[in-house]
Amino acid sequence: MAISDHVDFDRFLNGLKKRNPGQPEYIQAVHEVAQDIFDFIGDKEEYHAAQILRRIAEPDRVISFRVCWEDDNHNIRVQRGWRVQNNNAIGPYKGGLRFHPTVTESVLKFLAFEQTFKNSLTGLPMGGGKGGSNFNPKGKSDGEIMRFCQSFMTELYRHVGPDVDVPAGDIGVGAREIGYMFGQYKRISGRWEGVLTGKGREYGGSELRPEATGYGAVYFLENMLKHAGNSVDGKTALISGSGNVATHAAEKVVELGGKVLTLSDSSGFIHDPDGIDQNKIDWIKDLKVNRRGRISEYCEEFNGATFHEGQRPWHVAADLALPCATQNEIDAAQGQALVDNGVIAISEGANMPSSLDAIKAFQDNKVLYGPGKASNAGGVAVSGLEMSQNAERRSWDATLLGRTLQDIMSDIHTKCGEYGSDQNGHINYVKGANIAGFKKVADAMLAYGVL
Ligand code: NDP
Ligand code: 2IT
Repeated sequence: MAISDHVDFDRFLNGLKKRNPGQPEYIQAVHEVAQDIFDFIGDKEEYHAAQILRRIAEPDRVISFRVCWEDDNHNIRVQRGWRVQNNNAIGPYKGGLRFHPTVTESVLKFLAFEQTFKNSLTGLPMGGGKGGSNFNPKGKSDGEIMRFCQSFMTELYRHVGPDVDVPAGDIGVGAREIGYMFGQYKRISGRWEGVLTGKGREYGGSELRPEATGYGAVYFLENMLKHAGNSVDGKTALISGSGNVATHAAEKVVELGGKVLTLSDSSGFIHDPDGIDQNKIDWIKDLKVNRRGRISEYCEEFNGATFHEGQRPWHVAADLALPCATQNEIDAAQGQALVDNGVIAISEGANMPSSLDAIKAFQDNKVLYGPGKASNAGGVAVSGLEMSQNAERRSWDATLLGRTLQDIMSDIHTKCGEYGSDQNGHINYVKGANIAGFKKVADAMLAYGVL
């Protein structure tokens, strides 16, 4: 195909929309990546001839299944489960499982697509996948969670394996759920093998995996600030969410000398002008993980804090922002509010938390902006290291893992600079991450011929 015959971006996008009706999150994620890839492959005939972009925007397969379980009142409940195996060009499918009522095929396809580029950026041999269910874990007893997880794995087990597809946690899936699913896999298959990551330390889980995503997002933030001659020390920070990623991001911001002003959950956000210090973070972890409470309870415990029901924290003035809850939690107006209030840097702990309009506001105003596929890759990176530890039947110590996590985040920052720098040294992290993530996967696909 001559270069002049290449499909243009609009035709590509229209085709994508036609093939994926009713899947706005998936279209949004592909749209964001394809813009940069089009520029990159413009004069590179081999990618066009092999239709690499068209192939990378079609998941290898989408598996969907029924998950039936019995609640504590003996009602039979039916949920839908999925595993999206997006691309395994550079390693076994790898990515989390999300249990949340907002889970749809579109959400999981966007997450699996993003995961493919993120995993490539880590430098480890992992392809991209994602799965989950529209099951709502809120308010369920431990017994109900266990029965659901066992039923989910009873179907999922035939599609996964340590060299095939290795799921992990995400929203609504933490250590408890991973334990129930790993136990069920072991029972059905008769094999003790590293089929899931994020396991408990007693049975093959890695040191630092729970902390890795949040810590990694702050290391990435510190790398961006350092490149611009700045640091986290002495800065104020807005964080959304109060789960695994948010609480560990908060912990690392505090350790590096920053002051965390906000956290949130799906009911609203808390604002503590005195700063959310380590003691308060420990209290929140206990509230969320052990007592399964709501973030609003923070204000009953700590004087001076306020709860803002149904709102997000982005209108509070601060230097730094770390969205760590969910997708599209920063819309155009909220993105503009961050810019107007003088935010210096944004590092995404969540996947695709910023809308395309918000990203444009950050980029037009030269805010340092780390997209999730680069900034939150620390979690899956330590998952990759958990796979290595399981394969060699050894456990590495926390110091080695901590150093490796910092090195991986710094390497990702360097890769973004390699493909995203302009003449003045300003880094467009979206472009850098998209191109660096794409290139490794695309070159592996070229090597395999037409598959
Ligand atoms: P958790 O389940 O531990 O916490 C999720 C947090 O986000 C909770 O505070 C939850 O509030 C809030 N939240 C979830 N959905 C919504 C929503 N629709 N609107 C508002 N708030 C919401 O999940 P994680 O911390 O693991 O995940 C957070 C984000 O980080 C996700 O985008 C995930 O994909 C991403 N991520 C996670 C990684 C990991 O290793 N865990 C790795 C890389 C990215 P509530 O309690 O009210 O539901
Ligand atoms: O979005 C993500 O990178 C995760 N939820 C973690 C995936 C993993 O396999 O550790």
